Amino acid sequence: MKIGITCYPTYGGSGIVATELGLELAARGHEIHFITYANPIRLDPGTHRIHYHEVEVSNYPLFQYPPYCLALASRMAEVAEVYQLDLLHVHYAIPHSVSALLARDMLSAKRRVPFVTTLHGTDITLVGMDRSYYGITQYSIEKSDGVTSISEDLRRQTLDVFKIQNEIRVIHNFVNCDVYAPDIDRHGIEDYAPNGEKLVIHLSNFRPVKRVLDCIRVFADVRKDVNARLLMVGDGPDRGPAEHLAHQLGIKEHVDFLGKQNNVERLIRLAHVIHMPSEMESFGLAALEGMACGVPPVGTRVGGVPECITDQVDGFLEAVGDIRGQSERIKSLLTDESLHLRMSTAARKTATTRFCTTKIIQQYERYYEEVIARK
Ligand code: GMT
Repeated sequence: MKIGITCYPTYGGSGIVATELGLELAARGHEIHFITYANPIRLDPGTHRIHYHEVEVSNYPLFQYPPYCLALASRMAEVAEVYQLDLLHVHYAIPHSVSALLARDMLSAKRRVPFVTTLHGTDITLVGMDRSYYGITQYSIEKSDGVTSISEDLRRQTLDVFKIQNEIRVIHNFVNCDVYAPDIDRHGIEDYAPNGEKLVIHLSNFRPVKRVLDCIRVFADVRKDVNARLLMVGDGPDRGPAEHLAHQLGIKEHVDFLGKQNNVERLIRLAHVIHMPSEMESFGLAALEGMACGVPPVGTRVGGVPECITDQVDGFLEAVGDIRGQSERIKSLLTDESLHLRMSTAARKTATTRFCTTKIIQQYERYYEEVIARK
């Protein structure tokens, strides 16, 4: 198949899922065309069967807000025609599904180019619910030729909030279990834990919904009993406040803020625990990446997280904001070796048996075929 993929190319789970999906599809023989405003961070455009088409948004003094959505629609239509694409797949409803809808209409006299919208979470739970975007989000989901959601919980929320009639297929997030794999010897851990400390890791875009300040508060509590260090990976609006809080709580020297990183699997597999204290998470890709590396997650019981983490089996789930509860779980994993081994093994098993690329990519392939075949 010839597929056009659009996503946010910056750091964030939806862009990562879209990019990894494109790479896996290309490896399986499909021709993939990324249509985005910048090269997606995990994409090497030199990869065989991968094409990258940049969306240029020209400005004009009259435009207070350059119309990216329109430039994207034009580029999608152009690429779909020139390369005879079979389907457009957009990740994150806003504004990508609206652009795809326009592109489909622009081409309709010549050929049918259906589009699939994948819902990732905040496009529904935060941005889409905002009054200024509610109507257009609902409309573009309804008009999509296919809609997928990365968890059952998000599917349910979308149906509840937007009263969608269109079918929504759940295709869970996935992880490449060859790339994200355990390293039992944790080669290189001394670079981050030079005195034999245990390592806790957090990865996110540091937006308020991720509750990174909870990471700091929980870690301060962990430090009272365990000689540990915290790796904070990523960047965003709450990085400054988190650094300040670490300083205030007297643990700054035990916390490394690494900023945005590539090849995060090399960092994740050094850690003993991955902490994800999010307020909302439609799936929680970072936790899954940790699980694939055999790093047990301590997360929150929200959204689609329980579809990935089974509490007390392959990780722990606690209430949002429960600093003591989360800290007790992390401490137990850092101090009880048999518990850690059991959970680490179970976490890896969950990733490989339920969420490995080999299991999930074929669900997208079948869904594309189904959507293309629909008249
Ligand atoms: O979490 C974010 O703010 C970023 C967002 C995105 O668009 O990248 O993440 C969402 O999509 C990820 C990939 O499907 C999911 O794993 C995250 O759970 C989801 N985030 C939320 O629902 C808050």
